[in-house]
Amino acid sequence: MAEITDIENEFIREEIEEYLDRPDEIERTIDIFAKASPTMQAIAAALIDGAHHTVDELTKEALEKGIEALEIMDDGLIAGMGIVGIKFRENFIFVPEVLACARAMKAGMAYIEPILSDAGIDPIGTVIMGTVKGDLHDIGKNLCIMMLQGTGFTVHDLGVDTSEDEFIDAVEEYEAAILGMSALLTTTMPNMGKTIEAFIDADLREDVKIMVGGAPVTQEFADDMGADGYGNDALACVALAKRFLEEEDDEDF
Ligand code: B12
Repeated sequence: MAEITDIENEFIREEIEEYLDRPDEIERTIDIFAKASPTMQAIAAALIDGAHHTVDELTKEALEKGIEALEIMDDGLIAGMGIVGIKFRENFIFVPEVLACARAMKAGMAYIEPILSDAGIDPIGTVIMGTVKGDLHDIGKNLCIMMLQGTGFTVHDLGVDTSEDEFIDAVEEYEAAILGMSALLTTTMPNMGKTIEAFIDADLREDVKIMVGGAPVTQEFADDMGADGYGNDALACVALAKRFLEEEDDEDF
């Protein structure tokens, strides 16, 4: 097991000490950063700091030095976003800071995405994501999408105010095995259940795993309306999507 002193970057060490509380998350985060190079740690630190110009420069320089795009994405950008996700979940930072970090992630991903798609790295799965009908909140959904993409999923974003039919059409068109719905209003949460019913009516419910999230949504609500999973943050969203993939593999086997 790695020690916090194995991490060279002082800013990252301080972030872990100051903001992380759960032993499993501390251990996992230390392991991730202890094996990351100083350049990757610097990219992660800049992302956590919301410094998009720095992330832009460091990512470009790292690629010029011949560092692999995947390494930059995993050990720099996603590793940094992991800490951001935890800080946000624990209310150490709020929407404006998360948006700044998201912008920094975007600055780095702007270099990484074309390289990965040119290299023909197969996506690990396809996810349809959208905010339900009547709801215009998309910050959380977009964060989930970014983390899913960073993990290797292809995501088709249906945006906000998405109707049942739009969800169904997208799942069919992209042959997606996973659907994620977001809702931030108590008045629009029931539209998740209506969408699930529409999938049942269209005889497509068995073809797709459905996950739901958004601040007012709970595990109990998700269970009641028949969703396959509920996630309370972007990290949980990625974990759910990965679990669905594994279940799909097991079923195929
Ligand atoms: C920003 C914001 C807005 C912005 C939205 C901008 C945008 N582009 O999204 C604007 C100003 C447009 C807005 C409008 C309104 N808003 Co508003 N808004 C908020 C606010 C402050 C933050 C929401 C947010 O972005 N949170 C940050 C993100 C990152 O968190 P998140 O969305 O929960 O997402 C995380 C998780 O839930 C999870 N997640 C999210 N989706 C998914 C999906 C899946 C599949 C999974 C697994 C996980 C997952 O992962 C995300 C990342 O960690 C909240 C208050 C609050 N603290 O929540 C009110 C809030 C949601 N709004 C509220 C209201 C009332 C409104 C309006 C009706 C106001 C009005 N009178 O016009 C309108 C509604 C417009 C509409 N039809 O949608 C209320 C809702 C109350 C309720 N109980 O229903 C809230 C709670 C404020 C309040 N306390 O009153 N809002």
